[in-house]
Amino acid sequence: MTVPFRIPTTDLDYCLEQLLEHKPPKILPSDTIQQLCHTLKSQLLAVPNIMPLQSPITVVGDIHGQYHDLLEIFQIGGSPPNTNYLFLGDYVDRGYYSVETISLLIVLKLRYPERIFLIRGNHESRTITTNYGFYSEVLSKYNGSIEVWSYITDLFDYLPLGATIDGKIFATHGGLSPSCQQLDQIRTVDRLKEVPHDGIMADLVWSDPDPEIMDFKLSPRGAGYLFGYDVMQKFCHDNDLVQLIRAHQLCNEGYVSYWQGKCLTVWSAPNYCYRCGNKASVLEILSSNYLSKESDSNGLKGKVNKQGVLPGQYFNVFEASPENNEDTSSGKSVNGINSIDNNTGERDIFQSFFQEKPNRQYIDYFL
Ligand SMILES: [Mn+2]
Repeated sequence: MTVPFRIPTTDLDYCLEQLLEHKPPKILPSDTIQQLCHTLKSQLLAVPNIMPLQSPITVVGDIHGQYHDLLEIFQIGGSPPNTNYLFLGDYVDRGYYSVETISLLIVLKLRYPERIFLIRGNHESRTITTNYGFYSEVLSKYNGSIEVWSYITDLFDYLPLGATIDGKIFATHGGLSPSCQQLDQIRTVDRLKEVPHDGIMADLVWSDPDPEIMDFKLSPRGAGYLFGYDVMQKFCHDNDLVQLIRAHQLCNEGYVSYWQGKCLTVWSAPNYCYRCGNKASVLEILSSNYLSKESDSNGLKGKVNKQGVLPGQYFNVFEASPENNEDTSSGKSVNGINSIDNNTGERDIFQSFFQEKPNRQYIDYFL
């Protein structure tokens, strides 16, 4: 029998100290990152595509390199290992601290493997990170070397695609897929690869719920699908689930509840990209002692509270950290949302989007 290699706890604690006890945080050396990624990959090989998890657990949505807001989450939600955390992906890109954010999550996962769980988002990909910030951040923080980017994006291939909580809740980054009626179909996907453009794996990280439609429709994002209540209802019924919890869409109030709590979006990057002015949240699941058979169609009505969550659940809403505000006023550009396109000199479409839609209703169609 082979014994999986483990990094000594003292070494992991030293990494945590580098990241947590310096301001600004110290980045870890390239060969340390290599060792951390190598070890975590070997451990993730044994982890199924859908992790069976239990409450109590706190679910975290997109972070997008907003390191100081991640620390804020540990302030309001409890710091590891005192609170169990399930992170729903999109750790990198957009914000200025993707390197520190993913480094901290990797070290925490290795230090507290039964307390911290990480799944894959659409940004945990070589293609997306090349275009939306992580790649260039590594280049500038590691003196022109992309080694750290390749160690970490290789690790992304090993991340699981979802989790169940108490067997009754399904959690994934984006949403459902027309190619997948049963959770078992996800369990048999070969996930150890770059996120493909289509198929179950792509749809899980790219799709979004849409209360305006029925069935599935192609997503305006260019990957994944929009799915309606009928799809959600059937998927829950067929898989004996009560709820889908996902991230992937910016929410002004930090969260959105669809369909009497049957689907929740949790968004954990406050003042997204240092300019959206939105709140953020984490979803605390204390228990899930409800029966799925009773919760079909109208069964959940009257059971959801004013946040639109099920009994035993609570959205802990928070605002941007003081450091986020410092970065906001420093006026640096954010990847993909620069005000002037360097190549054409034309105004970036994102910039005009903010001006045309001051209520930010459709911002969620950002990648
Ligand atoms: Mn996403």
